[in-house]
Order: sequence, then C-alpha cells, then structure tokens
Amino acid sequence: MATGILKFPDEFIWGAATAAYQIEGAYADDGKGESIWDRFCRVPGNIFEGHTGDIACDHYHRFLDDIKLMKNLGLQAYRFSIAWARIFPEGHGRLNPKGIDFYNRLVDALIAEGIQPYITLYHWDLPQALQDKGGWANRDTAYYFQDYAAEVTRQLGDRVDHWMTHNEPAVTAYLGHLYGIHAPGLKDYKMAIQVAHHLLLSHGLSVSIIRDNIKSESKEIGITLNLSPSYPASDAAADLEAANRYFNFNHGWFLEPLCSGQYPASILAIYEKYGYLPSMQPDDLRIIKTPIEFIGVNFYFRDLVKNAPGKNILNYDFVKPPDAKFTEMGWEVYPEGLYVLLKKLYLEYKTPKLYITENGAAFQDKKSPDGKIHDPLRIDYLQRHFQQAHRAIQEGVPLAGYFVWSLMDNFEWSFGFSKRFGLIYTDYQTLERTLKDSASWYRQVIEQNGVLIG
Ligand code: IFM
Repeated sequence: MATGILKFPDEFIWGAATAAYQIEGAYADDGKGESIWDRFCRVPGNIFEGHTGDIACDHYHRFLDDIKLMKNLGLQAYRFSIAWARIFPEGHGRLNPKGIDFYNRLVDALIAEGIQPYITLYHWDLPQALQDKGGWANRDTAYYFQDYAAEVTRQLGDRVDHWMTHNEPAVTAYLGHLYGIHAPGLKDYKMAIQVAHHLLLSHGLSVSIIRDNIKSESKEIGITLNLSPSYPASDAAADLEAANRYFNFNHGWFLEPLCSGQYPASILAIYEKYGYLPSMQPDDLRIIKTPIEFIGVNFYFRDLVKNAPGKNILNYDFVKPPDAKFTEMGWEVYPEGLYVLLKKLYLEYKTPKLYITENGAAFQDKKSPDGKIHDPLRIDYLQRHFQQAHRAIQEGVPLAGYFVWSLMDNFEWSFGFSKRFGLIYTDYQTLERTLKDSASWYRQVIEQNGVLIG
C-alpha cells in the first residue's frame, strides 16, 4: 500500500450517475411520450419556482460533449437511466425507434471512450398513459415493465452488461403515493404499499428476461435501493424499537423480499391491523426473490429516530442531531453511517455484491471571479465517505464500485434546479458546463485508485 493512500481493489469501478428526467430535457422530441414527471411539474406549487425538466441540462442534444467531460474526469463507468416514454410513448405496444436510437448512440459513444454503461431501467418517469390506467397501483404495470425491460435489453444487451431494474422503489412508493411530493402526487397509504409490491414484482418478473438478453459472461443484474442506517435517538428501549420499525418500513420492506422472499413480520402485523396489506398472488414473493448479482446502495445520510406515539401508524419521528453538519438538502453529513450500513447489509441481509450507485452532496456552489467552482465541502464529503467504504471493504464487504451523484448539476425533483449535486457545474442560462474542483480531485482518486488517509 502506497504511503498515505487507502488503495481500493484493482477491479474496483469508479463512476458517476445521473437519471433521464434530471438531465436529458428534450421532453417531447423524436416521438417521446409524456411521463408522470412531465405532467407533475406542470401543476403549480409542485416544484420550486415552477421549474420543469423540459430542457434540464439538454443532455439529449449534448451527450457527446458530456461524454468528453466524463473522459476528462477519467470515469470508468457511467450510470444513467432510460426514459421509458421514449421507448414506448404509451408505455406499451407501439415502439418508438427514435427513442431506442438515442440510447444506442449514447451507449456506443460511451463504449468508444472506454466508459462502461450501467443502466437503470426505471428512475421514476412512468409514461403518463400508464398512470392513466392506474400506474404502479395496477398490477398490469408490472407486466408492462417486464415487456419494456425485455425490449430495451434486447436492443442494448449485446453491449451493456450492467443493469438495474429500479432506482429507489421506496421513493416511488412513498414520496409518490404516500406523501404526494413526487409524481404522481398521491397520498394514500394502502396504495403506496400496493405500489411497493408491484414495483418489486416488476423487478422479479424482469430479472431472468434481462439475463437471457445479455450475452456477456460478465453480466450483472441488480436493483438500486435508497438506504440509510437508523440510529436510536437515545439508549431507551422504546427509541431503539422505533429506529428498527422505521428501518423495516423504509428499507426492510424492500430488502427482505429481495433477499429472503418475505416482508418484515413486524410491519406486516401493523399493516394487517390497518387493512394495508398488499394484495398479492401466491408466487409473487418467490418471483421477487429471483437471484440477482448485486444490490445498488444510494447513501446520503443516517436517520436518527425516536419513539413518537401517535405521530404516525408506526409511532416514530426523526430527531435533528445536535452539533452536526448538514448539506444544502438539510441532510446530516455522517460518513460512518455508510460503513455501518454496508456491514449491516452484508452481515444481516446476506446481500450479494454491492455497489454504491449514488453518494454525493448538494452545496452552495458559485462561480468564483477566477471562473472556477471551488467546492471544498464536497471534496471533504466524498473523501470521508470513500474512506468509510474502504473500511467496509477491508472488513470483507463485497463492494465492487462507487458512483458519485451526480455527474453534473441537474433537476433535483421538487427542488427544481435549486440544489447542486454535480461534479460538473451547469449554468442553467447558457447550459455551459464547468468542472468543479471536486471533479479534478475525483480524477486523481480514480487515477490512483485510492483516497488519502485522514
Ligand atoms: O437526485 C436524486 C436521485 O434522483 C435519486 N437519489 C437521490 C438523489 C438526490 O436527492
């Protein structure tokens, strides 16, 4: 080991991530259908200052330049998502060849530069036509997703080895259907639990089809979850139980079916009482548990949880940690939580191989008079998280790669363009891109396959 540097395994993959709606723009170009985010953003009050992803970073038209920037950064891999409504404008049935063509060109250009594509099939932008039929609350959507996954992997599977079915199904289910702050903007607990089930089912239904469509020996199929460890707010047993309840609601509800083919018993008991149990068919849990090669972990913060009778049906609430540092999202900076989480996944859930498919932070980035973007807070944030990832690897966690969120500043959902997560600064007036200091720093990490100690 070189002095002062924590070296990662030779085969470790360094990348950056984005998602279609957040960067592509071109919301109605070349036959693309409307998605639930196109619709949701048009409702006044849903998004900060009425922003939309209509243009976003205009990556749809600028992807070749963006790939040059990725090359400049030294990225080994790039995680992006496919806009379902570009492929099937009505969600199923009629195929849009121009949509496929865009992703063919993107994949070819990445491979030409030696950057491995890691593709997410669903990062929240359901075709509106399927929402009109009930969206993810309708079991048919799981089968439409299966057809969509089959078509995309049939078209791109000869060149792309790494696939994720979903990004953060918990966010789709809860933010979209329970809290109503993401598309489609619904607030219905029972529906949210049904949606979660159909998302998981759609994942399980697609895994073997994707696997059959990919020819390479090194193919890997997985799913990405948003995960954070739950810490009790005090030593009291009631707080510890509340922390566990919250973890099982937000994370166990997805991890357990995927890893062991069952929903967490403690939450099932509560949902039974309220009549919130999802309706399912006898084979569903077996399908959901179809073996996969990896789980993608999107990590941003930990949760500090206290018992709060009556606050919600699970009787928990969050506590703001005193003396902590926060990002612009109001999320606590807590790198050790990444290590704790990775160990938990590996030891308790016996997860397969893991990737960090997202980690990063929004800070107030401004162009300095010297034309540069100095973002020491982001460098510090990433460095400390990389160190914790290294620590987990040293202790046997099979962590195979790390994707920084995000490649470039982009549309941050209900926050519009007000939060900047990028390694690359996006000027939303001119759409000019500028590498931040963190991008140059990340280039060095990748070059030396390691991060400084301390
Ligand atoms: O921007 C999102 C991304 O789409 C999903 N994971 C969290 C990121 C930051 O909020």
